[in-house]
Amino acid sequence: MKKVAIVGVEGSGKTVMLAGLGELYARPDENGYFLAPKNFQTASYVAGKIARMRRGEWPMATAEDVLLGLDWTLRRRQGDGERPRDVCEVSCLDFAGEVYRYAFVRENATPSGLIDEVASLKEYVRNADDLIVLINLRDIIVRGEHDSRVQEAMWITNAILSYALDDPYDHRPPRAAIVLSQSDSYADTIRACGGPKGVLAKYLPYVASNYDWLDILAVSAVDRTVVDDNGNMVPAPDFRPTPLRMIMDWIRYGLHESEPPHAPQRRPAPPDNPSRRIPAAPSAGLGQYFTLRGRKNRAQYWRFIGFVFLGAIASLALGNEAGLGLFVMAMAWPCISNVVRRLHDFNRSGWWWWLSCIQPIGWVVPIFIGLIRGTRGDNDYGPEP
Ligand SMILES: Nc1nc2c(ncn2[C@@H]2O[C@H](COP(=O)(O)OP(=O)(O)OP(=O)(O)O)[C@@H](O)[C@H]2O)c(=O)[nH]1
Ligand SMILES: [Mg+2]
Repeated sequence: MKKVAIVGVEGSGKTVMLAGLGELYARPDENGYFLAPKNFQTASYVAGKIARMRRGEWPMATAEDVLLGLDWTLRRRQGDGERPRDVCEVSCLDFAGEVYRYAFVRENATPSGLIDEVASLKEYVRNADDLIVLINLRDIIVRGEHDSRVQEAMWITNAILSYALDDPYDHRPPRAAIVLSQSDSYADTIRACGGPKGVLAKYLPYVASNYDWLDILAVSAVDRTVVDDNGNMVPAPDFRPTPLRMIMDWIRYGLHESEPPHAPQRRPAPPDNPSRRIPAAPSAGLGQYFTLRGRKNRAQYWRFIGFVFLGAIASLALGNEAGLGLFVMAMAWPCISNVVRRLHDFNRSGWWWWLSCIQPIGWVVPIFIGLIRGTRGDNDYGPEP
């Protein structure tokens, strides 16, 4: 199950973003993607927060003892009358920003009532496949880096990234992005700094120095705001969370679905930080029969075996032994590729192929692996074929 973690310090925009994503993807986008809530809690969380925003109020700060699990299945509609395909699971936790303070700055001072929350938060960050770290632009631009609250936010952000990315020995580091929220209010500053990366370099210098090789995005959760009676910028009653498409594009890009139009160019991960990115699927040309990368589902696997079988029969029928010999030699490597890619389809290493060489039982292996169902959605070897 792919886990997308959306994290950030107090007031960084987590609740608004999670509710906005749930609302925006309640219906399929133009590529057919939508988020199906897996439980009532997720559906009612989104509905409640969005109803409040439609009344022109931002959500309340999440209470300290709240640890809300939100679970969706990202699905894609195929065509009329066809069942949607599961793409991955998106599971998020909405934690209060306060819990981050204890987890990453003052762990020794954690109140006994929050010990479980702190442990869950750290596990959540550590186990994420995709990690989105939010930073509220208002905090860093209006208050400035010398403000103590911003100093703390910078420290926590750096600590989260370091915890998730810098110690790859006991876990696989996630794909990660730094997302600057509330970009609607600070579009001019972002432009003046030459883009989100420039903002990070100017306002959070040491986070930028360590982590500006990650994707840095600036997003707003709403497409329209108005100024309320108290002079605060609030969501317009008819707002849509459309700018959050950028976040879904980023998540999808990690699934090797088509490259998103909005995402920045990816930079290669540094060598000491092996990326979780999956090798690209092989091309559709002749090369696909020779490559050992990517996956083959059961139908593709058996189709190829059928083709080899027919080829061998045709060579035999022609009565040309040299022709048959050549055909067998030409097919040896594609047959290995066929088996290796089928193994990949249910997330097993291609090295298991050697089992088929152990006779007298080895001949069962190709039959057996032709029957095993592939992993749903993405796995370590690529997208579902
Ligand atoms: N203008 C604008 N303001 C936003 C946007 N997203 C968040 N905000 C502001 O940021 C505040 C905090 O957002 P939340 O989603 O509650 O932040 P949080 O990370 O859940 O905060 P805690 O629950 O306290 O940890 C909101 O009350 C808004 O004032 C946005 O897209 N545009
Ligand atoms: Mg919150």
